[in-house]
Amino acid sequence: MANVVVVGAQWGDEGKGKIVDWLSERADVVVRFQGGHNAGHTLVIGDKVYKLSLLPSGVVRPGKLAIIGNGVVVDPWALVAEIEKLAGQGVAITRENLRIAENATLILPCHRDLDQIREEAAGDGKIGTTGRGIGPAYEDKVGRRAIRAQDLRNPATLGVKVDRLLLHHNAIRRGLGREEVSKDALIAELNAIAPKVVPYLDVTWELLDQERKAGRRILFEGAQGALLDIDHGTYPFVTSSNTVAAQAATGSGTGPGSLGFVLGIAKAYTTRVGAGPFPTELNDEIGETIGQRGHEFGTVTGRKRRCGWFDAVLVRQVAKVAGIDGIALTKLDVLDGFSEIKVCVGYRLDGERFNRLPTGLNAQKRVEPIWETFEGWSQSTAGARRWKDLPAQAVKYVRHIEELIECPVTLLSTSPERDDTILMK
Ligand code: 2SA
Ligand code: MG
Repeated sequence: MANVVVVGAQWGDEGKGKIVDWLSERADVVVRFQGGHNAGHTLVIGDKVYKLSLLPSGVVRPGKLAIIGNGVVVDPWALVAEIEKLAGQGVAITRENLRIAENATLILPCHRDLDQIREEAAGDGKIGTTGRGIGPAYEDKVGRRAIRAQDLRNPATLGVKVDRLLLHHNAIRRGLGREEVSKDALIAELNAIAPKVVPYLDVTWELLDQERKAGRRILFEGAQGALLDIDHGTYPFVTSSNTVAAQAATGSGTGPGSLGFVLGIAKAYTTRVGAGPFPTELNDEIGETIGQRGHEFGTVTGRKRRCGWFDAVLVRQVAKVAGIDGIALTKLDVLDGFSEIKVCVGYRLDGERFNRLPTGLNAQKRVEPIWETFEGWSQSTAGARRWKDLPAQAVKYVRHIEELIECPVTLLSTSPERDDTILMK
């Protein structure tokens, strides 16, 4: 197996965690390259359920090296809490199995404040963020005033950096009539958490280079989905990082040539958590049923996810912009028992047909799906482990999706359980 990049091909929550866990059996290193603890990856292994936010999904497997790359925004307190929670579940995290890029950006309490203040003030314009400070942390990174993981090592230089950061944040806070952040208090907090984070820090680009040269297989684990990409997603209803496969190189410090196969993960239907356009959304009983059967609630925030039919237009577009070589289709079993299943194959807007999502937000909100209707299947596909165990109609559905999205379906996942996965090619 070559190196593999796993990215979400919809709006996140496609089941990346399970697929990454399944693939990590065949990998040596698992790397996260964007996002932060806004991600929520659920792993079901035997009778244990692990909910990961910041840590790469490989950490639950013994003998794998997990890397948090430079493209990730790291909340040190959330990191420590997640490590401690896993320890409570019997998974030991040490420098042996976790390294964090020294040049990763830190999420601080003032980022979370700003994220939440903005969302509260936005009224109907709310993005529906996870409130974890992701956007403001990336803003400070690009604004060249961020505190980085490396800075936790150097209390002596922290003062100057905190000054630069607070010049910006306290100006905003004064403007909003909020209490200013105290420099001394922030430095004290950072110095208190540092000893729990510093042991994991490393020059991860160099480490990756060594691993690559030693012929070890690397799995790049994306978070969120391509439609939440800051450039290619449904802007401004997106997250603040690039979520497409190319970011795996930038966000971990390697070249595009190291990436190998790009596996996009898509659900057999569509969900979205947070606000923004969603052409195939079902605000009816069918949407409710899909949500209940699929347990569609946010892993991190518990928010109810919006549900709709599969949108082949979007996944086809994503396959191209994200550079997807094959799709892992997940949660097919949620569609078991529907007499009819619909798929969106195009959009209509003001009498015109679109085979892609229009770029403007207003047009994205107004497009009407052009449907193709499939006969459903009554047998269960849940837990199927062989292609030939699937009902004929389900096979037909998957094959037709492949054609519509112009991309092969290489894996099929039929339950959250690790082994309920069918390798198609
Ligand atoms: P943010 O917090 O700035 O990244 O939010 C911006 C948008 O990105 C969406 N977003 C997500 N969408 C799906 N899943 C995500 N992770 C968690 C999960 C979410 C949860 O796996 O369930 O628990 O609610 C995720 N993270 C960010 C977000 O909804 C905004 O639309
Ligand atoms: Mg998720």
